[in-house]
Amino acid sequence: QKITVLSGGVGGARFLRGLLHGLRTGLVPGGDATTEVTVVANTADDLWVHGLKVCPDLDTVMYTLGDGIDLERGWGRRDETWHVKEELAAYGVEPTWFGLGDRDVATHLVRTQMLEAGYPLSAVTEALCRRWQPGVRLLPMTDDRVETHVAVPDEGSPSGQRVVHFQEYWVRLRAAVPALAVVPVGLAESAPAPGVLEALTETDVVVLPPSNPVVSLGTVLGVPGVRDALRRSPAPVVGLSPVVGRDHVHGMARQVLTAIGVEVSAGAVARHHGARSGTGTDGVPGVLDAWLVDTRDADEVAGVEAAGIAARAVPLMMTDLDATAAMAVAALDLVGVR
Ligand code: GDP
Ligand code: FO1
Ligand code: CA
Repeated sequence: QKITVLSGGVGGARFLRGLLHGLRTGLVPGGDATTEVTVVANTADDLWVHGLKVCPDLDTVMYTLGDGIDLERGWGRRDETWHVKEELAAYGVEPTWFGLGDRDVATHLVRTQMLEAGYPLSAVTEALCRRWQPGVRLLPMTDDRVETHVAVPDEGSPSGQRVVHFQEYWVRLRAAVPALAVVPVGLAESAPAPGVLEALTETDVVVLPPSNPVVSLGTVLGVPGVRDALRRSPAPVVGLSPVVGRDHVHGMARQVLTAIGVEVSAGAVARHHGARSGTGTDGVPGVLDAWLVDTRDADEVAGVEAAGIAARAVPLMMTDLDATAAMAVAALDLVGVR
């Protein structure tokens, strides 16, 4: 059995932990040790900082599934120290707002050296995963440089707004100011990384986990060729709503959904991605066959079905491995994958 999962960082990684737990324990019917899970991860959160290439979503998935993650923070390494960060600050080197842990710096040094030696990001990721053994095939969505930027209000500028890197919006501004626009720089010019399109067409099911529908899954789906691959894939495509009770569970999905004019509701996110037989926001080719909403949002099921997407309300809080595994089971069951 082959399962392909599109992913951002913390939410996607947490879902993947539950899915792998479900496969290992037999909770996921039909799954067993021979089941191959391929992850196509968002790379538009990536940031060049202090001369190093940082890939937050790739690293969050790799560290989480490789058991190196700091579970409290949800990003970066467990047992971390911050001497490099402190020394950089002592030199007055900006940005001081982006925390680079000492152990994490080693990952960025290896990645940057390999990139500068000419290896594509997909080869770098494969090399890093040889150490971490995440138990999945981890693919960047593209080997090309794509970086999400966010327009925020700025009285000081003639246009009344300025654009900041996504990391500055999230880490320095804490998404505390409105996102006026989300700009995935380089996305339209990017190409799927090696293996990505095959992972979408040569698989038994494609899952959109509870990940940010705009800056995580929106960018993965925005890589030219990805939506078309999903529409022609023989595999069913099922998603799990990252919006529960008309708000995100954590992060900044509310802000970025609002920026693109999508209502912050489980049903609106499904219609944003669109039914495979129809279109999503702005008329993009739709990709979904099915969608899970949380039991609190059961009243949204009818609206999702009316959009041509099968829907079901189940508990959608990833409180522990069994709860998350049960979500994975419900998703596969909804599209008849056993
Ligand atoms: P990020 O890249 O680190 O922001 O992580 P992702 O994009 O992969 O996932 C963040 C999204 O997951 C947010 O929109 C959250 O609302 C959602 N999320 C986090 N925890 C849960 C959960 O337990 N259940 C559901 N349904 N969504 C969740
Ligand atoms: N998130 C923070 O809130 N503060 C940080 O200083 C920070 C540093 C950081 C360094 C490496 C990395 O891989 C992730 C880091 N993150 C930090 C999390 C990051 O902003 C998020 O994981 C995603 O980009 C949000 O989708
Ligand atoms: Ca992310």
